[in-house]
Amino acid sequence: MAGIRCYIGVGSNLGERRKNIEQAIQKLKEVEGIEVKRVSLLYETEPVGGPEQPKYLNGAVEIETLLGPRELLNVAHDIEGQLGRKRTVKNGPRAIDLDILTYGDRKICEPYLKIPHPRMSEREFVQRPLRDLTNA
Ligand code: PH2
Ligand code: MG
Ligand code: MG
Repeated sequence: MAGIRCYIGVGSNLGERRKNIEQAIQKLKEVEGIEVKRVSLLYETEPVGGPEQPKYLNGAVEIETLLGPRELLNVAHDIEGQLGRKRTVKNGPRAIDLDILTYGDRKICEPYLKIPHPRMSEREFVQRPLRDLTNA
């Protein structure tokens, strides 16, 4: 596949966190036009922002994709919905979160799609797993 390399941040702090993340990655693998290349370790992290909430498990996934960025966003939202994500409070607890961190070297700034993810560089819970994949 000569697709675009992307990094996706994954997180969960409700229910069976590891299982939720593993299922999300399995679903990514099943999407036509997405190849999952590498998965980071999963790290337990203190919640940043939002209301008082349980600790997260966070990781990152490297994929190659033939999908466009908006199609990829739809896939991410779809998988979140399938795994029982309910959209409530901003930065609140969730069974699964899939965030597109980068999409090749594209920059996108739309109301519902900002790439690179605007807060990724200052968030250790994003950077730690990314370092597993980029050896930076
Ligand atoms: N996600 C948020 C808000 N706060 N904190 C941690 N530790 N991990 C997350 O994934 C996270 C968060 C909103 O997406
Ligand atoms: Mg997020
Ligand atoms: Mg999100």
